[in-house]
Amino acid sequence: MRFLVPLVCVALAAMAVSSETLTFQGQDAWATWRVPLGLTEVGENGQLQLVKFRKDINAVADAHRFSYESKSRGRVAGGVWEAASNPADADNIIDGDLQTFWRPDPADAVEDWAIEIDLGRAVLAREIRLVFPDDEDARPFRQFTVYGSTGTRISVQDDLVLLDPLFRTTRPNAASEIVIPLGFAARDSVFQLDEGLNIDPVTKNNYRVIQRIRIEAEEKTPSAALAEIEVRGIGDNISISTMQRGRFVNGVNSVDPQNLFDADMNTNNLIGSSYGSLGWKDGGVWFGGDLWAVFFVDEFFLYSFRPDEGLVGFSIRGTGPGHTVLYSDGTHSLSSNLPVPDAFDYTELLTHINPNADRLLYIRYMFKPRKMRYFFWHGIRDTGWGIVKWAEFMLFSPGYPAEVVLHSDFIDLGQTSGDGRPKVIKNLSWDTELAAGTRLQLRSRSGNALEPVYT
Ligand SMILES: [Ca+2]
Ligand SMILES: [Ca+2]
Repeated sequence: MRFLVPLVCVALAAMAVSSETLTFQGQDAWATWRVPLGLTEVGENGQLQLVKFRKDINAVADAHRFSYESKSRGRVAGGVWEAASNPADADNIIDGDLQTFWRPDPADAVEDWAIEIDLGRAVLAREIRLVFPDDEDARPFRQFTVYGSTGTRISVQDDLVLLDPLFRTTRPNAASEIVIPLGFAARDSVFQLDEGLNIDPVTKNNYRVIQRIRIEAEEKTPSAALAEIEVRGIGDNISISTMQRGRFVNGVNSVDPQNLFDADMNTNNLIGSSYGSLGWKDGGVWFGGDLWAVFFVDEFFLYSFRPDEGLVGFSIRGTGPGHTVLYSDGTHSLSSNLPVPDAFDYTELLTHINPNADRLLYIRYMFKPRKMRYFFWHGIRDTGWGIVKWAEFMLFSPGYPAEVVLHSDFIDLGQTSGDGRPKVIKNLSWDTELAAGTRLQLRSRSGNALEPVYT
């Protein structure tokens, strides 16, 4: 799964004049290759390596890597959203250092003893952890409330979000660590699609979508300070960047599926019914997506809006009458029988009949890892949808991508060597570190034509 390519060498013979070597190593050299967005990185020694998708992440630590278009501030990255008091030290609560802290100004009113962070994207999280310093100069907050928001705006014009209370002290706090488990109050369910999954029955229902977290002091106490806030997420969401990396196709009654793959709670898809009983295919209740690389996927999470949530309107119909999800690792077949441009061999992952009957909105499907490049969703029928709006379709993976394909730019060896003359390639070589069971395949195509021809 993991591969490291410190260098790829092309040894050349200039028609017996002199031999030269073209080497790809380092950030600049690899930048000339076409790579799927977000799946590779260049390491300290100039090696190209795959990005690992993690489970159980601290979603605060990498919040600065995610950004979105806000209403009032333009494009913003994750980080501190607001500190009403002592903003100069606010970043100390997200720097990963338990020795640094934010302390509100004692001269400010208690209403200003508040701080709010933004994870930069919607995160499926299982708990929030607050760490307070506890020494002569800095003490834990004594009475406070912690609020959370999915990040769904409730105003067309500005960045107003609904903040739900997640935790409230009932007596003066003296603890230097507070762990707040997260969960939906209702309408959530976990489905295990395979036997033998190693899932903790106690914590499996601890999940909730969160983007903004706000802490407000209820009373001013001497030296009150907060050292760090952590948000433990289920994992890195591989859906993010699919829009930039891959592509989508959809039927006429299931539009904007790409909005399910952006970790943005302010974009949604739209599913409706067709007029007659055409079936899902002719009725257009389907969409497909290409993730642009093969991933090991072992979970997906569906977030369906409830009526009147954010700005989606009142007359929406939850999760719908039921759906089927199929996937493919990209193995070709003669015909997929699916309304997609290329024929691949698809396998059914699940069929969920009538989640609306159980009033489900927040569904976590867990399964043994499947190799997925293409997925395909369709309704079980083309009627009974009303208006369905979903926010997110998050995918999680237990590690490195299963397969990533990179393309070099067109390489003119005559130009590279500076003499403009044709070259004969003696050999290609590479230096890799491969995990057991993985392989690296290098393909080249050469010729003496002047134009690149992609076939
Ligand atoms: Ca800190
Ligand atoms: Ca979205």
